[in-house]
Amino acid sequence: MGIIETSLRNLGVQAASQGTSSGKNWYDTQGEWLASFSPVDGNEIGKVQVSDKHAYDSVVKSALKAATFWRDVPAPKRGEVIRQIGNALREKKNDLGNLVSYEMGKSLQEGLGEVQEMIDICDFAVGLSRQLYGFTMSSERPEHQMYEQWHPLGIVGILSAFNFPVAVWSWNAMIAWVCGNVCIWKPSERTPLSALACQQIVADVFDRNGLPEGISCLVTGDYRIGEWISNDERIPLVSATGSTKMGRSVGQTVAARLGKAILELGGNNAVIISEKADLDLAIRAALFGAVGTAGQRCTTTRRLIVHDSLFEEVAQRLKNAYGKLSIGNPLDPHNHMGPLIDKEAVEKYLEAVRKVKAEGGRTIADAALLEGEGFESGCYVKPCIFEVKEDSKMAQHETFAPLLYMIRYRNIEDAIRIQNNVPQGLSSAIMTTDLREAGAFLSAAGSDCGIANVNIGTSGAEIGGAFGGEKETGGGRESGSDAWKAYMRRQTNTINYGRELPLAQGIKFDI
Ligand code: UN1
Repeated sequence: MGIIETSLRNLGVQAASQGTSSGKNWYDTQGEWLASFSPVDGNEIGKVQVSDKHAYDSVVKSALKAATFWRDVPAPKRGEVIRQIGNALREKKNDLGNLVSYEMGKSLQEGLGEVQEMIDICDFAVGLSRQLYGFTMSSERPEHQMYEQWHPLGIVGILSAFNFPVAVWSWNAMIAWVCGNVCIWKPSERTPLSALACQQIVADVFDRNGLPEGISCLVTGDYRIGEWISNDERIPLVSATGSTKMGRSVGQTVAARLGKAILELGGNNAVIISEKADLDLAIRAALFGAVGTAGQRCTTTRRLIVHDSLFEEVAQRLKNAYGKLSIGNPLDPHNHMGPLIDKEAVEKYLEAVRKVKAEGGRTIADAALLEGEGFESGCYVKPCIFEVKEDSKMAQHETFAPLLYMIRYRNIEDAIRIQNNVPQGLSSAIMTTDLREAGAFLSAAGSDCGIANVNIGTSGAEIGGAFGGEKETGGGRESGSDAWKAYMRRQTNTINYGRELPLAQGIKFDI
């Protein structure tokens, strides 16, 4: 039995994807079948059933029922359940890492890293479950107390993307759960089996703790399910990760019903390489940032803004490094880069390359679709680099592929201006050993992104910080810091323990 079959069996996905263990209403199997194909070899891994409207409604009903139960469970007790989920993920780390790598195409190292990110957010959520702090404030009135409490919202809808098929869901779900919410997850239709595996893992833990179904719900299918969730007034918060186009539609739909949305959308992340950079560090950061996950992270480095004096040296060193990359089956630990998610993604990559060349881009490392043995799925491409002018139209767009633009600059103010001069605002970095340059980059007049790093790349954020970005990236924050507040409602409480009724602002209203 192959490594993937073993992992699928250990994760209980095979049986579930054949519809034999899915009688629970967290996963209602009424609709058509959706097949998942691996970009690694083009093979069908399994099928899941799409949730139709009837199934969706029964899932929402079970979530609503579970929400009234779960919100009354003390937060530290909710945290205890999340602690067990973290342990279950530790046990299943290899199997889930394998499946993520095979279904999505990222290297096994990165598949395992993604599961580690889930374990980390569980640990964070457990600690958070004993915090969820509100402020107390002094009342202006005598014998009055004022403070605030944070209460759960109810159902949190989670729309996740193919590129982090499990970790981004877990950032949302683990935090939402310790906050006392229940979750309905619509994963990407391109990675449904990884989602099914996660659902099995958490459903087992909820079950072992005697908790009702509906705390964790999974609905599979395409964008139509995302529309049902966005339009559904029973779902006060929708957290969506994906393209700016998708996020704009979800954001507008949710806003029209005055619901809340957390949007984590496209990035166009740049690394500035200053003439005062530690160049070895800069090359390594740029390489992983541009090529890791085959350029399919929202934090992928898409632009390198390089000081004129170093430009040719950086270009040459990166070209050499690109020549040494091994591309192929991501489950083979010797390979640095696997395939793109599907042939449509390959088409978009090829089209972007055609356009950048037509625009006058200078080739530093050329693009190619890889063919022959091991590349039969048609999804393997070469990572590529083009030098473009700072006003390049192509460099304004996020192409979800390993396509890196290099742009020259002469002074640091220009570098920061070029870095900010795109519609997206997720992640950014400067490579410099100069304190003044680093300070300027991090100042209010510096990077306009949600993430700004010094001497590390744009991708690979830790879960402890708030994750998200500005402008077309959508403004949402997920994961660490106080991102949990978006998953709760704040209530200000004023208690009068005296025998008088003084009015605020000194207003007199006596009769
Ligand atoms: C994403 O690509 O949607 O910072 C998330 C990173 C990862 C998460 C990326 N921790 O690159």
